[in-house]
Amino acid sequence: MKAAVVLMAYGSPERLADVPAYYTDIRGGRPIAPENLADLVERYRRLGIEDSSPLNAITEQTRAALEAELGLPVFTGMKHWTPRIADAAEAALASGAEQVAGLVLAPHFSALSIAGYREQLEAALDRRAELRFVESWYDEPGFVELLADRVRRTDAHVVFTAHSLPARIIDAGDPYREQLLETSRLVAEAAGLTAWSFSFQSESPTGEPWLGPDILDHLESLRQQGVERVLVCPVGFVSDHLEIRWDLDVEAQEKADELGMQFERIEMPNADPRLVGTLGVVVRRALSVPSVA
Ligand code: FEC
Repeated sequence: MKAAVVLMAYGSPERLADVPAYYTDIRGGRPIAPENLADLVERYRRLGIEDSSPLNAITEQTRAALEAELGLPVFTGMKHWTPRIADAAEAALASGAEQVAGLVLAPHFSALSIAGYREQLEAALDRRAELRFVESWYDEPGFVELLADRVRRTDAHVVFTAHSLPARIIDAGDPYREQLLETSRLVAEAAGLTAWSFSFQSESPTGEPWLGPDILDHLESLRQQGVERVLVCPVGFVSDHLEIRWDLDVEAQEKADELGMQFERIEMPNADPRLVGTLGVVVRRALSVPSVA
């Protein structure tokens, strides 16, 4: 059966002028406070995204490398920007695919994140091809080993992080937090870490409680416990984007400076051949092709 892959990511505005429309898409039509929009534009401006974005290039590199790894056509589709997931689905169908593997560049499942990608892809395919959707890949050995190599032999306290979500997901039985803690535990074990913890990051001002602790508060409590050096290892993201380059590299770094702490973060996997190899394993499994890795 002819197959193709739809590789999905959150999406990022290509230029500063795109930010209002991009934010509108994220909010799903719900109102946006003008000060929140101004703040978001400013964050992108300070990352140097005036006329073009270096962030989307990483997804394209990953796509091309995964296509070479699998020997199958791979199309990228963004949840909140272009090319849309629906565009990628059409491209997959146009390539003649009867089976489509759907893979998100975010390892942990939540009804508030991955399920939304799935809905968009299902709707776009509209049963014109068989969908093999990967719900999560948070405990994939290649992913765990890659991160373990990034934190092994550090003397610093390792803080694993991931995007926060509204706290109501826990009452709804969502596996998100458990999967994040499991990735963190597996990485810590593989790297032989003794000093590590987990915190959320990138909470949005939506007016409801989000999962905590937030990294900024967490840094304060670590400092109070006598921790002087931290190494941040984001497990809920795989590439350099706003949440890494701003929320960690600017905001958390500033907080650590205030507290007199030494602050570093791991190099993100981005299009690292080992991440691409792992994604290949996950896709082959989904398509039930014997894995060579
Ligand atoms: O680099 C970039 O340009 C895009 C970076 C980016 C990533 C990302 C990943 C996740 N988000 C998740 C959940 C939410 C929820 C809301 C929300 C809001 C934003 C805003 C921006 C943004 N997110 Fe994001 N997210 C990224 C960027 N996110 C910008 C809007 C401004 C702001 O709040 O700062 C709240 C929506 C609402 O208002 O109702 C919920 C989750 C992930 C990780 C999984 C994934 O990648 O899909 C979960 C990257």
